[in-house]
Amino acid sequence: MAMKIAVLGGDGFVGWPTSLHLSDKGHEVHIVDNLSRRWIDAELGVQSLTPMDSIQERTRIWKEETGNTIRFHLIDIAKDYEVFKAWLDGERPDAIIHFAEQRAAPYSMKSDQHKNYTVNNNVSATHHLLNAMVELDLDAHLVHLGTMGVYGYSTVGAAIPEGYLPVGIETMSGDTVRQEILYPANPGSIYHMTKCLDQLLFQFYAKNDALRITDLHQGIVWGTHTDQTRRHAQLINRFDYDGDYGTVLNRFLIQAAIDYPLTVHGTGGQTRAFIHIQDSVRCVELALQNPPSRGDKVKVFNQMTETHRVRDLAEMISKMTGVRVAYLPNPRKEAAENDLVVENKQFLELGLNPTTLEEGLLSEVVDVAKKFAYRVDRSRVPAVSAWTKEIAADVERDP
Ligand code: NAD
Ligand code: USQ
Repeated sequence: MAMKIAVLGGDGFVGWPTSLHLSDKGHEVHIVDNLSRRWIDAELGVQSLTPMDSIQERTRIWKEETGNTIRFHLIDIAKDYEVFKAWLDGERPDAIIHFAEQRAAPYSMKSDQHKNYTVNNNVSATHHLLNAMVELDLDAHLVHLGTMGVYGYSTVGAAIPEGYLPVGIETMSGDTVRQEILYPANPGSIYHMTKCLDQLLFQFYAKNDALRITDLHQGIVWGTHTDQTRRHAQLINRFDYDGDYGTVLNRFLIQAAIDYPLTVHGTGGQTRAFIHIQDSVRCVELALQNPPSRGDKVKVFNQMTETHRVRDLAEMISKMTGVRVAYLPNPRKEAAENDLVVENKQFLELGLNPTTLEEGLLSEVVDVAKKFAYRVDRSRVPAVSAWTKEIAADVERDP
């Protein structure tokens, strides 16, 4: 059934292809974005590897290509509560997808100002949305893009479940009471911490006001194209490669394309969860099709398809392209080595057919990277945001 869908943060890396995909499926899509990422690019002196047009131009091309209209609304949902509430009241969407947060861990750790900005922006954005939905009696299905990082990344003998952990609590009389709790939050950066705070906001509003909420705990997204962004050169997706916003696999692919030694942090023993952008978009659609009912607890999906160790990814890309691997001092405070096993059966049962690294898509991304390599500023490749002052001093001593 066609829905009216608000995509908050629809100008971003995951939001844009999601908006195109949903518009392609016949939904009425409204993008709400304050374009803060474009301002942050300017602040950092970086730009997307791929040449991105303005959001107005992108939606114009989409209309030309498909006849479908995607509307754009310039609203800061963290700062302009009344404007956002009035907009929601005017449109009353059936579903709201919430991507509109500052999402880079290194950016969130750059300075005290960046920590403040990330907490204020992310927590206010999420709370304004929930608060306005209650105030307006808006029974839309809210789908939020969360992160695997809310769990931390260590598997303690069992796969990380989808959101909830069954626990047995011993009572004073010696009986064991069984209960399900939110999996203990264990964030590794200020950014990841805001997603843990989001989880509590969701839990409260689902319980108190019976809001229908799905939280997608997503792994690291890689790739750039989806079926819709391929349709026209000007529909191309954002691709971040810089030391703050570039995520590890996409960074390694662009580094290989410009023959820049692959920047492995520490031993590269960190294991992380990954998902291709095409699957990410598909998962959001599956989540939209399977909303919780009013009064249900928050529905949580682990949105990832495979796990990899950082050094294995580097070695694989090194073999594929001939680029050297550089083992660098780690600017982050994180476990040097970890195992990670994650449950993701809900999306598989709903029909997700995962795109894996083995399917040759890596070389496709290298091709994109090679095509636009002339746009890379090599001085923006190193990750210089350190997690503590002590680490910053160490990294400076050993550049
Ligand atoms: P992105 O930075 O490319 O996009 C986020 C968008 O939100 C930007 O267009 C930005 O301008 C907008 N935005 C931020 N604050 C806003 C505000 N206050 N009001 C209105 N708009 C605002 O990020 P992305 O990579 O597309 O990630 C989208 C979501 O998915 C994020 O919430 C992120 O935490 C989550 N996620 C991303 C990844 C990944 O690898 N990229 C992995 C897991 C989860
Ligand atoms: N890493 C390197 N070299 C690099 C960049 C990163 O070794 O050049 C390492 C990091 O130290 C870390 C791992 O790779 O151990 C992942 O780093 P990342 O920047 O790819 O991912 P992360 O900071 O966790 O953040 C990204 C997105 C974030 C999302 C998260 C999902 O930016 O929005 O929430 O992935 S997850 O990692 O599952 O929590």
